Amino acid sequence: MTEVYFLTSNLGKLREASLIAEQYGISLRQLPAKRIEIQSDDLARISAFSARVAARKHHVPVVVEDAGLFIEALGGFPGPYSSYVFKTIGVNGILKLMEGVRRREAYFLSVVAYCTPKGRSLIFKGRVDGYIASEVRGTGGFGFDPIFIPKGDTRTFAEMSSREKNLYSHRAKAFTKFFSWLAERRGNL
Ligand code: ITT
Repeated sequence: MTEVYFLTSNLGKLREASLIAEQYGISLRQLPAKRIEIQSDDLARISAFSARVAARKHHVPVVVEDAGLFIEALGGFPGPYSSYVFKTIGVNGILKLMEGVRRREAYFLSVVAYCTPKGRSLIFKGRVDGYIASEVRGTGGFGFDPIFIPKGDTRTFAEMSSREKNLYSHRAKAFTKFFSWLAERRGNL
């Protein structure tokens, strides 16, 4: 079985990506290591750097994923700074910034970076368009899920199961591209 190590501290991400890995017969394991992270406006640069450092250090193929929430009315904020914004003002802070704002379009972007110990690296991206809800709804998922409604549904991501979220999500799209690429090259990396 093809094995890939996912360098993440976020168990929600691991759960969602593992559901997709199963469909391709790939074993996705958490790499419980410290992540070296650079600062940049570019999610691809951030994830690729971390994947390269970890693959060299641990001598295994490593995948890293960086995601962000981009709100149109706020000029794309918080985008690459989503993690910091989530930890500081959180979902309620975002709702406050959006008070009285009629244009509520937003999207999540996911960038998956894969790197082998020999230094071969690739990037896969996924995006889901939707809206910022007017209040916090649901208890599932993680992060900004309680305030994000994907286009084509009326529920927030936090009101869905991981499988339902995967039918829409940025992460599911990026990991589906990655796992189908990997499955085609099985044993030939
Ligand atoms: P890593 O260990 O994998 O880096 P992280 O939680 O720091 O985990 P990111 O930097 O990729 O992940 O995420 C940036 C922020 O965006 C963070 O606060 C997440 O909670 C949030 N986020 C990412 N994906 C999300 C999703 O699918 N739904 C809701 N919020 C999400």
